[in-house]
Amino acid sequence: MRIACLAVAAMGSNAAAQSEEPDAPFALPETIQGEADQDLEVAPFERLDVLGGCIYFLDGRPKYCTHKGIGGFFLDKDKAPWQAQLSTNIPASEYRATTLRKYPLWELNHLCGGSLIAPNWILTAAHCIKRDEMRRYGLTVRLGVGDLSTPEGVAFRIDRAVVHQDYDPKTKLNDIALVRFVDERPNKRPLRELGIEPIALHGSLPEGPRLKPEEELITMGWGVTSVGPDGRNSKYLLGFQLNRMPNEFCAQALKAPERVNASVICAIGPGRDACQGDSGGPLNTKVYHFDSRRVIAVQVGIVSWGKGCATPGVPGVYTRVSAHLGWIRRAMAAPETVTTLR
Ligand code: 4AZ
Repeated sequence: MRIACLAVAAMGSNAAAQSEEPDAPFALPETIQGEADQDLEVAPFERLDVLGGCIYFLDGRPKYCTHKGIGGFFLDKDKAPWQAQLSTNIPASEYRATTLRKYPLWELNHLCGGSLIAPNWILTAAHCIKRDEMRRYGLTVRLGVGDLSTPEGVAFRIDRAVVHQDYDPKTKLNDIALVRFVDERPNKRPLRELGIEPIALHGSLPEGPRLKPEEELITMGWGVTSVGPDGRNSKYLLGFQLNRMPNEFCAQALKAPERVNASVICAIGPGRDACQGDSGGPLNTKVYHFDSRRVIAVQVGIVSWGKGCATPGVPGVYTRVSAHLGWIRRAMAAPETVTTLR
């Protein structure tokens, strides 16, 4: 979990001028809808062996294979219209010359991923919110960007961050936060016209999707593409095709049952994983046929933690969005002064 940083930039005036966008297409309901969050779990198992990067079951079938490397694929920003980047605004002058020779400023200031879930609201991970940097330099959210080394997309100032009050940095439970951005563009061209759209949250739809034990999922971000001191962020948005791993397997594979409860969801892929810098970004179903008119993606998780990245047999852990729908709704409705919420 690398989070860069240093100091200043007043958060500026609390511009009341918000975007004139229509409401998000999917309002959050009071309760989880239908069977949306009832995952289909597999039968209990007795033993789990990790061999050659694969987890084997008693019947000898290999499942959940991983290999070294963090292989992703280039993801066109048009295929991820909800994808957000969180960064700090530390000026180049605050970094050492040697650091600047090695890393470009966009990479030094990159913090995390996030997702647009409602007008002006970005869902991310609690561990992405660094209050000190926020106070000193301000945080920025960028939408509609594929290549971080270019100025493409639109950048907004973040004026508020609400972090889950029960976020536990040790276990990473309740690793969820919402940030609100201010649209100060002189011409408030609807974000939709710029190819930016919110994503629907799992559990908020009238029905489904009900996640299969090995549901095909996809996560995305600009995180590092290798583990270790030479790991560098990807300038291009990368996608990682994964499969859900039921929580009971996940708890065993991570040897951390106390950290894998019903408020998280796990995913694993052969040689694919989210890594440092992908945190806060979404874990989505591939596509979900909402009705005959729309095929949409549904966000089921938030990139949270792992043991290394793409470590053989080791899944990544994601905050389970459907377990926090009430929190998300309350956070967006909370008074301006609220910075943590239970
Ligand atoms: C991190 O450091 C991190 N393999 C996030 C996700 C994963 C690993 C590390 C998942 O923020």
